Amino acid sequence: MLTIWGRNNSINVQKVMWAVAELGLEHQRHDVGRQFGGLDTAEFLALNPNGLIPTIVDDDGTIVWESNAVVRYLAAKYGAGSLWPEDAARRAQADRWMDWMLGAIIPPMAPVFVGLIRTAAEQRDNAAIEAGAQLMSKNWRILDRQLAATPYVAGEVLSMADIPLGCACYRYYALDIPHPEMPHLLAWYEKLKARAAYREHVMIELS
Ligand SMILES: N[C@@H](CCC(=O)N[C@@H](CS)C(=O)NCC(=O)O)C(=O)O
Repeated sequence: MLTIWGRNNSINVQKVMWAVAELGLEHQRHDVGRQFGGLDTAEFLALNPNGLIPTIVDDDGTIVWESNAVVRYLAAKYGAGSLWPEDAARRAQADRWMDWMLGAIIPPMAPVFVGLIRTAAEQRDNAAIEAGAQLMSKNWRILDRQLAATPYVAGEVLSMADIPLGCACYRYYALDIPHPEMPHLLAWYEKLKARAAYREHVMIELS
């Protein structure tokens, strides 16, 4: 059976759990990381030398870490024609947006998320929070323009590309920051919210 290591409130674990649910895969998940600990044991470091979550072990013993790589692996192995676009050009479109998420959305989101969710009000770096929020919105606008052309990130149907960005989009709208009007992003977000797997694994309280 597929085993997933990682607490469920990690955005990177949420990507994996949402993909697992969309694909209907039998699995077990173990809570490790933050308050659960368990990332610095010899056993865990043998699975992932970075001591980070998510880390998965498939039933044939394949170990994968790096959340987007895990989503790609699961999509390729279990989601041909659904999460995994079989056409090379469409797959490249999905890939580029997955990589773009890591470079354009995560860096500005980190100070906003940590500042507003994990830092006491009196200790917040408000300038860093504001700068991060502004850059995040500027970058979401780029995706908003893509979503004006296609209903999902990489075309007409949900694919692996929607997963990392969909996880980040929930956080963006859940954070108490200004949200400039982006109708196409919002319409896509509404479509994600209609999916049971997204609601169950992604739309949980930020912590
Ligand atoms: N680039 C990695 C980042 C992994 C990462 O930083 N994971 C965080 C959780 S989101 C972690 O393991 N933090 C330590 C902890 O939870 O204790 C990925 O996408 O998987």
